[in-house]
Amino acid sequence: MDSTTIAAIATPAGIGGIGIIRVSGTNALHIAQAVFRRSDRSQRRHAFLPESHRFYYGHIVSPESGRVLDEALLVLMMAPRSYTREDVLEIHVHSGPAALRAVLDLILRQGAVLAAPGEFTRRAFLNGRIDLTQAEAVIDVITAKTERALHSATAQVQGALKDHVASIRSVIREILAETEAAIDFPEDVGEEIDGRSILVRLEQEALRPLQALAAQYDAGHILRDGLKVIVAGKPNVGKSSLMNRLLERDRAIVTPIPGTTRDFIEESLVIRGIPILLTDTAGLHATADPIEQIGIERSVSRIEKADLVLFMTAAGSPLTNEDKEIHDLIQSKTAIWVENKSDLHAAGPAAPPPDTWRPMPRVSISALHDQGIDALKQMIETIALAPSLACESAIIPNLRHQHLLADGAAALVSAAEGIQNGTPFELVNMDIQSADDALREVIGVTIREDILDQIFERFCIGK
Ligand SMILES: Nc1nc2c(ncn2[C@@H]2O[C@H](COP(=O)(O)OP(=O)(O)OP(=O)(O)O)[C@@H](O)[C@H]2O)c(=O)[nH]1
Ligand SMILES: [Mg+2]
Repeated sequence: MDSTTIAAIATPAGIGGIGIIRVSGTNALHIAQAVFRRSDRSQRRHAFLPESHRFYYGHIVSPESGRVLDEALLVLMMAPRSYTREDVLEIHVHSGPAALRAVLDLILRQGAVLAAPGEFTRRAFLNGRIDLTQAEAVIDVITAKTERALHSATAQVQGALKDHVASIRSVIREILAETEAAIDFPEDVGEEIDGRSILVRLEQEALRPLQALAAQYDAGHILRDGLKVIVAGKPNVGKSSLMNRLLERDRAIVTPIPGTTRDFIEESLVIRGIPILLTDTAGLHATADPIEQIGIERSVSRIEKADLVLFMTAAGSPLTNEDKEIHDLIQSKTAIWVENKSDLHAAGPAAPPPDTWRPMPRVSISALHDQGIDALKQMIETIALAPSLACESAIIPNLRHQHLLADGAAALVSAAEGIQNGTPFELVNMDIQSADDALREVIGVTIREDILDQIFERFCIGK
């Protein structure tokens, strides 16, 4: 356990009803006694010995000058029943930058040091209250922008990912124990290792769940980082009009003049609980205008990075070579064919796409008259959630977990191949062991200090 006592302002900067200063470490009680004066006069003759987990009303008073800094509520949570498993003190005062700063300065003068970003949560991890996946999920809860992302982050704070990894690890540990016993004490175990049954168990109870978990990342990263959606099409089809319609405000300039949008425009929004990073692009076509040309090049490079392309054409007018070229450009991308300006097109069956076009989900809309937009949103949602998020309580690994889970799965694949090829278990076990090492790193049993630094750097001070 770290012997320093840390302190920080735990609430956001600015003016508010209440601001909280949090202290953690062995000095917490001493600091409470030094800076807090209870309002109850009859109690003042005795040293202040707060009960754990009980609120006290009083004032923060400077022991040096006797000056009252603020009215306060104080609660002390004695170890180990606290966020960090150390003695934790929380002082609630009025929230204003100067008021909070003054109380924090006073506490620092009593021997506490200013906490680094995420240091409270880091201590909770180092003191064994939570594992690393839970610590990481705390930041996801704080930064969750949608209810779905929050749901998965909360499940992870509760230990959903940790428990899943633990159950895979226990299978791996059992297989290791069994095979190691047979290697070390063949006479005690009495029989040969049954490679066949170990292989089945390894594949069904460890490898497959591990691969499934790693695959959840693709779906999960959309909830965490957002789905990158780009509107692409030739000039004047109504790309910017759709952008504005989805954002429900006039963000992009719309005119009847082709080539209105010169550079791409990016905005965040939420569609049916899914965070979306929406990009409107310059109309794609051959142009001699050097400025427009740069905009088009930038748009093309954006398209390459997108998760989903809304490929827009104008209904009613025949497809042109420009449309066909754009279709070819987005050949390998997940796309929805959006036919805009449906209002100009007499109702009737949509013209069939050219034979050479691949099948694409297709929707007819009018960005100008707000028609078909719900159907488009529905299609975006279906595509965003398609990978594997059907399950509501999906456990979602982050990129760090995904790399380690993939490493673990690769090691198990190699172990399975070894068993099939009759490789001695002394060697097979090295692969199984390295799969276990990867899983240990996921939950933070073994973790390098610099990786911990990277993880907690993302936190704010006071968390
Ligand atoms: N009738 C009709 N007109 C539309 C519709 N959507 C857009 N328009 C009109 O089409 C013209 C071009 O719209 P924009 O949204 O600027 O088109 P764009 O694809 O962004 O054009 P560039 O930026 O030049 O590539 C404008 O006059 C819009 O009002 C629609 O659904 N129906
Ligand atoms: Mg435009």
